[in-house]
Amino acid sequence: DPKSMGKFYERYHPLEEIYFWINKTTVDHPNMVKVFLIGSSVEKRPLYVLKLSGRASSTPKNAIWVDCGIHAREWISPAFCMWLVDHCITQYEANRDITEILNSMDIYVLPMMNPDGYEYTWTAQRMWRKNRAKHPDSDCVGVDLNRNFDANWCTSGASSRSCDQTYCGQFPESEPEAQAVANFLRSNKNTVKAYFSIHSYSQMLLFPYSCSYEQARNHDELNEMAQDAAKDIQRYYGNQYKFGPGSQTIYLAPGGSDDWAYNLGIDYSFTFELQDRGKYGFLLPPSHIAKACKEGLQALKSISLKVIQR
Ligand code: ING
Ligand code: ZN
Repeated sequence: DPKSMGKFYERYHPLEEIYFWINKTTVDHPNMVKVFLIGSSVEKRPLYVLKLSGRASSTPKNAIWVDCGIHAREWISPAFCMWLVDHCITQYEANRDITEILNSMDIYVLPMMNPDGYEYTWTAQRMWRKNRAKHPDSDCVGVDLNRNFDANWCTSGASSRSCDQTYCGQFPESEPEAQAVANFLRSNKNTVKAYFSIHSYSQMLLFPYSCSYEQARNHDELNEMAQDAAKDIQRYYGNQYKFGPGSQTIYLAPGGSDDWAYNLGIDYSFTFELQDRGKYGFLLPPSHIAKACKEGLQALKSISLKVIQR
C-alpha cells in the first residue's frame, strides 16, 4: 500500500525484493530506465545494470558508472543505489542538479554486484564480506571482489589465503562478478567518464591510488573534487567525511575496482565509504538510511557536476 511504500527506500531489502524492484522500476519507467544483463554470479544469479537517461538525444552520451553491494555486509550500499535510482526518476526536471546531470550524462547503476554474498548475509552470516566462490583446495569460501581487479593484484594489502577476508582469488578477474564489471567498463570506456563504487563504513571519499602510494596523474583535481564534496556534506548534513587517496586515507589495498577503472582511463574514479564512523558499523539502523543516502548523493552530484564541466 502507498503508506508503507513511502518508506520503501528507508528499509533494507532481501535479495528477492531487490530483483523485483529492478524489474518493476524498469517496467514502470520505460522512458528513463533500461536494464542490461552484464553477467552472473558464482551461484548463477543475474547481475543487472540500470541505465538512467534524461531526455532523448541522438548522439551517444557520456556516462557515469555507480556500483553497489560489492561487499555483502555493507547493506547501506545497495540501499544507496536504490535511493539514487529513485531520486533520478522522481527528481528529473524537478531538482536542478539531477536534471543538469541527466541532460548531459547517462547513469549506469549496478545495484547489487555481489548477490550471493548479500543473500548469505540475510540467511546465514550477517558479517559476510566476500562472494561465495568455492575453492578446490580448501573448505573456506569466497573471494574479496574488491581485491580481484587487475591493479597491483594480490600485493601487500591483500591475502593469497582463501580463508582470509581479503583473499584476492586465483588470478585477476577470476570471479565472474568482477569480470562482468570489468568487461562492461572495457566495452564502454570511451563514454564512461566517472566511476563510483559505494561501500561502508567510515565516512570517506577515496580516490586512486589504494593499490600503491603512487600519486594519481590528476591528484590535485581529484583531491579538490573530493574536498568540495566533503564540504558540501558538512554544510548540508553536518557530518564529517575524510577524503584522499585510499592508500593514505584508509589502508593499502591492491586489486580494487576504482584503481582498475582509473588505470583503464576513467579519470574520475572514487570509492565512497558511507555512514557511519563505527558506532553501528555495518549494522547501520534503517532509521539512518535516509541521511546516509543523502550524503552520498550530495557527494556524487557535486563531483558529477564538475566532471560535466571538463
Ligand atoms: N573498504 C574498501 C576495501 O575494499 C578500498 C577500501 C577502497 C579498497 C578502494 C580498495 C580500493 O577494503 C571497505 N569498507 O570495504
Ligand atoms: Zn566494502
